[in-house]
Amino acid sequence: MKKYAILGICVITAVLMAGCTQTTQSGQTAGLGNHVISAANQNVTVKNYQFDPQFLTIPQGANVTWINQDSSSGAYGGSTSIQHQITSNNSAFAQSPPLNTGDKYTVQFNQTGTFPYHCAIHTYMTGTITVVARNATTTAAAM
Ligand SMILES: [Cu+2]
Repeated sequence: MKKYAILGICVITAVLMAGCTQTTQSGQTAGLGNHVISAANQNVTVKNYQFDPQFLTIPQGANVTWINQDSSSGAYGGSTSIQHQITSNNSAFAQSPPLNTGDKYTVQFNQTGTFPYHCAIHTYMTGTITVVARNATTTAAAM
C-alpha cells in the first residue's frame, strides 16, 4: 500500500509540474505572438534575439521599421553591438544591411499578403508581417 501511495504522490507532482510548465510556455507564446492591427506605421523591436512583435498585421501601404536594441554587456563593462540583418524568406522585400545596436531599417509594404522574414545572421530569429487591405483594417479597428 505504501508503495502505491508514494507512486500516487509522484504522479500528482508530475501532473502539477507539467501544469506549471504549460502555463509558462503559453505565457511566453502569448507575449511573442502579439498581433497588432493599426492604421499607423509600426515598429518592430529587435532585442534578446527576438522580433517584438513577432507577428504584425499592418494596412497596405504602411511602413514597418525594425529597430535593433540588442547589445551584450562585456565582462569588463561597456556593451557590444549585436548585429541583425532583416531578410525576407522569399525575397519579397530588400534585405537590410547588417544593423548595429541603435540602427533602424524601414520597409514600406504596398502589396497585401503574408511576408515571413528572418535574421540572416541568426536564422532561428523569425517573424511575419501580414499586410491587409485598408478597408479590412478599418473594420477590424472599429471592433
Ligand atoms: Cu540576428
